[in-house]
Amino acid sequence: MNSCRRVAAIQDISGLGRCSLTVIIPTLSAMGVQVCPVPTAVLSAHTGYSEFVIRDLTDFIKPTLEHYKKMGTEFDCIYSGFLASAEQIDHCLEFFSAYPDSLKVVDPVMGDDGKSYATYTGELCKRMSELVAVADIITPNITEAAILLGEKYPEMPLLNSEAKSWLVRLSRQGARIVVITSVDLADGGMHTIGYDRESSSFWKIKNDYVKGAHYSGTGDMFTSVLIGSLLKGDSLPIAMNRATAFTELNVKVTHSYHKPWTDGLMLEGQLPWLTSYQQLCDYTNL
Ligand code: PXL
Repeated sequence: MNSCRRVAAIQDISGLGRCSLTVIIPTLSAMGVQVCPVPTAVLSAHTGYSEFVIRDLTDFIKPTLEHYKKMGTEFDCIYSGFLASAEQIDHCLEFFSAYPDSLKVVDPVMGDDGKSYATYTGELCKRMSELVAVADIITPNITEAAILLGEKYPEMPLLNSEAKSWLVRLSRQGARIVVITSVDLADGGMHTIGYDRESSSFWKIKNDYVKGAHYSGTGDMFTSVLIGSLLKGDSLPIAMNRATAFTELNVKVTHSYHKPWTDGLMLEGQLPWLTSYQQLCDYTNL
């Protein structure tokens, strides 16, 4: 029996600047989870670089899905992230509906730090709600959560009651589980917050905020560890704890080397932390 869980990751691959597949594959592999990449685009460098060349692979996604259906290939999880065009939303929707029993994870990649990414047109942001509607789990950062809710990016720390309202209102858009990263809580600093509608439970994980330490691929790393952890049987708060702890470790190591944010997180040396799979319990109720 093959006990290795399998994830189809509908994501781009960028040569320079660790993000998307160059983060997702090593991270999930270190956790003992197989990644089947469904590349949406190939880039020489991610879109945060002042220049990059890109080959759009929109027309590659549907034939890939047809092939997998013909082969009877099963996936434990379908995971979508950065998208290169609004049309790719249709193909992600086709993937999700072809695998109704798989865990459907949507990282609604649209922006960070209060700003949208350069390639994220108004149409792409608007259509992201169609993916969010069919997901089981969504993992926006606070910027993306604000875009999805039509809220202003919060300039002040959120009260716990406001944070809960954001989670519940996002969940009403479709996903049973909502996890928001980089949330500054009035209650005491930076947190990852999460909600499971089925059990009506709210969780928070505190993380150190390293001023000025923003790196590409941080969200991709977070969501990958969250998926790996859930697929291996961790509860939601423990999975949030593992994803937050590993991401914080990588941010701090990378910051200590004074690398440009575009390089992404120096994850290569930190992968053994995932392999050792220690038990964690640094969560509290929100
Ligand atoms: O980490 C998100 C991401 C993924 N892929 C590409 C990106 C970005 C963010 O800028 O440019 C190509």
